[in-house]
Amino acid sequence: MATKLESAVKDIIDIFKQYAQKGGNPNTLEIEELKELFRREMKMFCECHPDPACTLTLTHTDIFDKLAEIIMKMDGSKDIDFSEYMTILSALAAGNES
Ligand SMILES: [Ca+2]
Repeated sequence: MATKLESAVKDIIDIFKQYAQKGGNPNTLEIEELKELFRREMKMFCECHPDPACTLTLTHTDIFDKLAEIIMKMDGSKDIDFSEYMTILSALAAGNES
């Protein structure tokens, strides 16, 4: 039986794959895939409006947008690989320790 941490790591990987496969390169997240992932899977970090067209205009979105922008400038690509995704998640987690 998997431990709580093993299950959490598996979930992080599975969710990345689920969204990365939606379009473009199936091994990376295009920016729209990343935003959809955050809208649907990171609700706690995204104070969405009741509007279903909710945009990431929120508390942590500024951090998220800046990180995504920095990552894209760093490697010049317009998509985010798994290690870059982990960088964003860890930055968000570090900013929400309590
Ligand atoms: Ca993709």
